[in-house]
Amino acid sequence: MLEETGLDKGYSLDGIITVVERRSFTALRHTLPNILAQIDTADVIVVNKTDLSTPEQVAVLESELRALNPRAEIRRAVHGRVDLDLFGHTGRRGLHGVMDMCRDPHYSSDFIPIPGDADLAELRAGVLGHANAILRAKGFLRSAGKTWYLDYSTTGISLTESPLPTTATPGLAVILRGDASAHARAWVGALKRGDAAAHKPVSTAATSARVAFIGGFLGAGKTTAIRALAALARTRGLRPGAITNDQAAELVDTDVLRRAGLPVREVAGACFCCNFHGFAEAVRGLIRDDGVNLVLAEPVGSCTDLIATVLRPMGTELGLPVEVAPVSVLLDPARLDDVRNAAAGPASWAMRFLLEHQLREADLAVLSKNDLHSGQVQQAAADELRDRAPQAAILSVSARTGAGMESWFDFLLSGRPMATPLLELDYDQYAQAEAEMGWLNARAVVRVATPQPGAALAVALAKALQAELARQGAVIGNLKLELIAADGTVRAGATSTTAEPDVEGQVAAAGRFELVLNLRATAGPEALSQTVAAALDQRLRTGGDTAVLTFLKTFRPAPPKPTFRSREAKP
Ligand SMILES: Nc1nc2c(ncn2[C@@H]2O[C@H](COP(=O)(O)OP(=O)(O)O)[C@@H](O)[C@H]2O)c(=O)[nH]1
Ligand SMILES: [Mg+2]
Repeated sequence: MLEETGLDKGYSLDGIITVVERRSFTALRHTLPNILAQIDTADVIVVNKTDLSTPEQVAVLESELRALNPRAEIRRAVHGRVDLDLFGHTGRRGLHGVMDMCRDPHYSSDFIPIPGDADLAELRAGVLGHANAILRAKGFLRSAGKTWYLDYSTTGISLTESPLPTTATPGLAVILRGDASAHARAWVGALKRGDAAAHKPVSTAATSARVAFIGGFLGAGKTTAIRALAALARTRGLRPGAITNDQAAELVDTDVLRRAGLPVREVAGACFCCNFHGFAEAVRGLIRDDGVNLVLAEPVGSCTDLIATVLRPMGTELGLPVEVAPVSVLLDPARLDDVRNAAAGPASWAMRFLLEHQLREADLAVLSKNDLHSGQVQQAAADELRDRAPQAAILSVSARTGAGMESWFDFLLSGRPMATPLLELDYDQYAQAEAEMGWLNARAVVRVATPQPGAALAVALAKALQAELARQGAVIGNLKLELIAADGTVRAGATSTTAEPDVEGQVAAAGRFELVLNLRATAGPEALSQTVAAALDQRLRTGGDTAVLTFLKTFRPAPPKPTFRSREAKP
């Protein structure tokens, strides 16, 4: 650049300082090669905003940076404050082969001059309403005789009173993502034309939304993660909503998310791909009626081929401006042996087939429940993922403790890598694999003669079901039940016959409960019904205790017949 502009006649390049911020680095490193090039060419790397991260997070980031560029000196800073000796640095390095990356097609930038009085509240709402499309917005603005500095990034939005620097023009500099919707681009265009309507907030009805698929096998932790991701979304000024999906109605998941205060739509009766129109209507409803601008969609745990059957058709069939976030696929490290196929038999074959294909579609492979697994197990699982999902970024998280969740969330706000290929999938085998598990959804009213604490009863019922399934030699995909009493709800779940059931929530001792049960296991529909009857009977046979079924549906999933299936090589 110095040579191109002739500046090399009067100046020489002494050293390159790269400033890094943890959140955007984590979010963008896999999609924006520039970032890695910036690290690679640096003589000094300043890790800024360290006050927003824990010391452990900063240390992890530093070790990553060190691995990318072992030669650079790394400094920590808050608000960009660094010692001036930084600028006395000599140790010039070359700039070979990286400058052409500076023009990145995944992003575009624009400056919107706003010379007159800006309506700050509406401008702020406008930026947040398009938060999905905007990577960064900043600028000085005039309002009511004062000047303000607006700053929006992945860390959030701030508006502070600030003097106008003599060199600054009032207005907003905006970096848009390459996948920004036409609506977001039109908003920028209207602002540039000084169109007052463009300042109007989009707070009641969202006009553009980001759709994030949180996939993975039965019981991997998708619903729990969606709840945690939604909580993070709210702290960042987004309005999250969820779509649950199942082959039958009466879902514990829908209830769990509604109780967390999320707008939820349920696509029941078929997976997203086989009921694409139901899925599309759920997305439209969340955006139109609930003002949602981040849709967290949970596909059925035995589902795969999402890119061809759901993501691609969304681009043409939805009729709404949406941006698709990187696809997340969760893997519980407890299923590591299933991926590796340590065991034989049709159930293991089916599980491995589905797990393998799901992972091949991941932009981000997420190892879940890291609070339950040793570092060694997590490492082994990460190694396995590198083989099974070489295209994916890998992250280890716990929705329960919050570990890794912010990095995941940041990743969801970044652009989708274009590299993930369409899945090669034999639909006959796929149908066979899905049908290996039977499904049972039930609802019952449980009455106990002596009032019992909800948690104890939930665990006892879960254990009775586990024992009954173990006796039949069945493998559990996911077992979850909910006991709803007058003063609250408890849930118990298990993803194998041997694990101690996981319990959540509390209710005081009660004599009447509503039971909602979702069970997926390698047994036929008839056997599953009998299992439930036997478990309830065994648990409740003492005098006066009863369970009356009010809803029961059991079946094996029918062969998948997607509404659409794109086979085009291009997105
Ligand atoms: N210890 C722990 N348990 C989790 C975590 N995430 C989910 N679970 C439990 O794993 C089971 C399955 O989780 P769920 O979110 O329903 O999985 P899904 O079927 O993939 O939606 C439930 O019993 C959850 O409470 C986690 O981060 N840590
Ligand atoms: Mg779920």
